[in-house]
Amino acid sequence: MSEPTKNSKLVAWVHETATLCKPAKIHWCDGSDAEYNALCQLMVKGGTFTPLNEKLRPGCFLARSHASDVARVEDRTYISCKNKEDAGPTNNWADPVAMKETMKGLFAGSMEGRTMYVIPFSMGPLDSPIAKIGIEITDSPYVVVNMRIMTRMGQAVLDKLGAAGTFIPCLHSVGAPLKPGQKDDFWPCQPDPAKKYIVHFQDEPAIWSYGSGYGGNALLGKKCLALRVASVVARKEGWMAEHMVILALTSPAGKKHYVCAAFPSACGKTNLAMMQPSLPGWSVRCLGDDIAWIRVGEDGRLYAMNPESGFFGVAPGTSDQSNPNAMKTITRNTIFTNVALTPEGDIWWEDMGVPAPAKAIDWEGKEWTPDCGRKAAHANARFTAPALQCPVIDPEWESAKGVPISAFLFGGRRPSTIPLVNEAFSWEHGVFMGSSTGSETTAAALGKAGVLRRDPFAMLPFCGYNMGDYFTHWLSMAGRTDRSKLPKVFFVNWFRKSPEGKWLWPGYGENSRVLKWICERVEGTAKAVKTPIGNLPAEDGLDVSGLKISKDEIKALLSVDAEGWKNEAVDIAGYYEKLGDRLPKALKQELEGLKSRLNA
Ligand code: SAT
Ligand code: MN
Repeated sequence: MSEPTKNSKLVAWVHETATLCKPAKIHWCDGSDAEYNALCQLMVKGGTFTPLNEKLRPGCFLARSHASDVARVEDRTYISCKNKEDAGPTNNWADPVAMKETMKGLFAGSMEGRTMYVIPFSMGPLDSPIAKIGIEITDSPYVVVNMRIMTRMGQAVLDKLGAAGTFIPCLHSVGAPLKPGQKDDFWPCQPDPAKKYIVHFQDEPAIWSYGSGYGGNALLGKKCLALRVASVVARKEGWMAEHMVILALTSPAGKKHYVCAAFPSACGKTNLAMMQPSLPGWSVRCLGDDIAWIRVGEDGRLYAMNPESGFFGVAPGTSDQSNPNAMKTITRNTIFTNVALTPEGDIWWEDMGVPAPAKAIDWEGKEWTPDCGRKAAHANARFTAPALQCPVIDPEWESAKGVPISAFLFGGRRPSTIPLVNEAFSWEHGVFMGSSTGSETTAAALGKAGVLRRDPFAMLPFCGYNMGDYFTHWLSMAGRTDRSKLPKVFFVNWFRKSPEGKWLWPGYGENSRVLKWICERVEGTAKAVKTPIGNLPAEDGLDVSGLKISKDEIKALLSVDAEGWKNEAVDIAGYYEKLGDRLPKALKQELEGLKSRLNA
């Protein structure tokens, strides 16, 4: 057979993989519309895809996954490198030689009866000098069509790769070979959780994923390549791969600031990235909702680029109130996974802001009524939509060099103690804030919901090496440029509750008030008060014009709860202890500094 590339390494790897996995066919993806449409129709025929009503949701499909395959599987996700210490205490480590043997056993014959797709993809715009090329081999057409939306994919990538270019090999199988005559499942996967493996061979680097067809487990350009592998590459090369949204904020006077923000999964990141500001005259433009690759630019400022080209957003809770721009983004050409299907052939989910249909088919394919006692959509149901469809996409979103960053934001779901917004005193204090990021857990990963989980820089599941070394890498950015050119660092918390359990801050578009203060701090015009934990808005610092909020509530949102913070410091110390001797001294000093300021 003839291959669409002269890259001999790639051709050899594809042949080697075919020999191991024994697919019935090999398909090199060209990334064309025709190919995308044909694969969608193939999945409609096989029952994986349900086409939605062409009038209501043109070009849209619904997929339902297997009930055992609904989210990332962190306990089955491995960092495989020679030295266990290099993976560090926050990752599952596996010996690369032993893991390769185990996985070769699993991949042997795993694609029998299926088509093996070869997906050339670029993380980052094709013309960007900092983009990285990956090749995903998969036996899932669902993965192919999702990768087409989420990455730049197809022949153009092979053309850029050329005969001698290098790529990151990403091997994926759902782990469900088909016997001759066997009827395929609507969502083939390996239902036994103990047989799923998401493995990052960091020394090569290469990614091997077996058994799951869902989200970050299977779309290997996303968390696997653009974060876990890229974080290791970035450290070597002196840049940063971060779990951050990139947005632009423009003031009524026309001043534009780019901001990067890190929040743990399902904390309203996508809502922030495309926010509709409530403050008159202010505008937000979106550049990315999940991942930022950040480098020092020629002028010494930090520049951020979104390596993805689509949104893989959480559906439940997305509404015209929480995210009107996402609602407009997903009106067409969108793949919905694990949401409910209405009798009209449209989609529905909890907190969509429209009344529940009298009846529907739920995410498991069962009849559903509002009073049946079950959720219609899975809590981690997703939409996959092209970024270009976002009505507030920033004109610079595909800039080859990225955009200059004015501020870094960290945040999480913190019902108590943490104020609405807090500015770091210095880069080191900012790194300390990032390192102590924590959130109440949600449904994006399998596990318990509603407990506080420390999630440094929102990178706990995504940092591909030792977390202590990662903190050191963050600190080292101060030595790579002029300190005055570094972004200012802030910690935000939209989720503070009163002792009675009432949300203190309205959130969503009203968060623009906090962003305004942040921009004005960057410009040196907003008023702040110095406190033991950082700089907080002065009493009249935050623009609350037109907002129904009492003085007491503002006070509660912006005061320092000294006792709560003392407990916070103890908790951070406990977390730091787990990181052992690779925890940088500068962060221990920051913690000591916080404690002494609280006791002063
Ligand atoms: O499934 S993904 O990893 O892509 C999304 C998420 O969990 O944040
Ligand atoms: Mn994410």
